[in-house]
Amino acid sequence: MDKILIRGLTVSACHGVHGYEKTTPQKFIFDCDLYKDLTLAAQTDELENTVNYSAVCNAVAGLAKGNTFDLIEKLAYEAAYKILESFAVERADVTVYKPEAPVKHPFENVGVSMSAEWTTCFLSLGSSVGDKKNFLDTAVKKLEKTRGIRVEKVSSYIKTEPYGGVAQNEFLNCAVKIKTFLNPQRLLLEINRIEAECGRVRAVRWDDRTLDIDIIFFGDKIINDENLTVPHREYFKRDFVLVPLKEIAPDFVCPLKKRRISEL
Ligand code: A4P
Ligand code: MG
Repeated sequence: MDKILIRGLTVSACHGVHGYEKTTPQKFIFDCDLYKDLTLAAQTDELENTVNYSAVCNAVAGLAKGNTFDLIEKLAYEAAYKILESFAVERADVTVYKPEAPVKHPFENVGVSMSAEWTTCFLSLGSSVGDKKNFLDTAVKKLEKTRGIRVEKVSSYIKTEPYGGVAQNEFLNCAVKIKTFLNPQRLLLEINRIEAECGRVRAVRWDDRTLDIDIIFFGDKIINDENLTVPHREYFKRDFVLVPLKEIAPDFVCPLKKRRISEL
């Protein structure tokens, strides 16, 4: 993909684990790679079709000067997040150098690189206890308010029969398309937080619940962690997942089945 490059952005700021580093400014140097399709900018020759590198420099310098972090890892990660949040780019790679770091030997430089990128994900939401519509509405609002998540589409809410022989109540289900720059495990943590804030108690698997949020797809990633399986196992056998998903993502290709949602 096309890139906008920033090299050697130099900022005097206070970051480091030592006490004096938090009060005495030293030099931090940033290299940033911003990934974006620049075809339109090249064709139209208009600034509004690209990202203003001067504004990015201001944002990164402002972040570095306005905060005090122990680690340059944190500084690089916050800078990458800031860029993704504030500018229309798909991915940001940020390298931070600390040439005056307290090292007791002659050295040229030390630094770290961090990358963050937007990924399109699909979530399935379900509620079978209490004010079900309100739980789904609240969950969508809480997703929108979560740093690193943007809600792009919400399907209709559909009433479904309980599946699996444990839950007894009728469910209200929907699917949500989000973009996120959180990694899958961080996204799962945020989802678990939102479930808990909506009164979810985990007692019996598949039992009735105020709110359940499952990650159906995380871009084209296939994940088999102990606590996270993506694509969600057996989603394709469940109408309560597929019907709302077909409404908002008929053309999404399942990375496992290699078929479009509309064909499942
Ligand atoms: N986990 C693993 N993979 C994922 C993933 N892709 N997304 C882990 C979210 N969580 C994932 O889930 C159990 C554990 O699965 C979590 O700790 C997480 O680390 P849970 O939400 O605590 O328990 P659960 O929801 O009871 O189990 P499970 O297996 O997620 O069940 P489902 O598939 O969510 O089914 N009938 C209708 N009509 N509508 C429904 O929405 N939902 C269920 C629950 C049953 N019947 C239903 C509906
Ligand atoms: Mg679940």
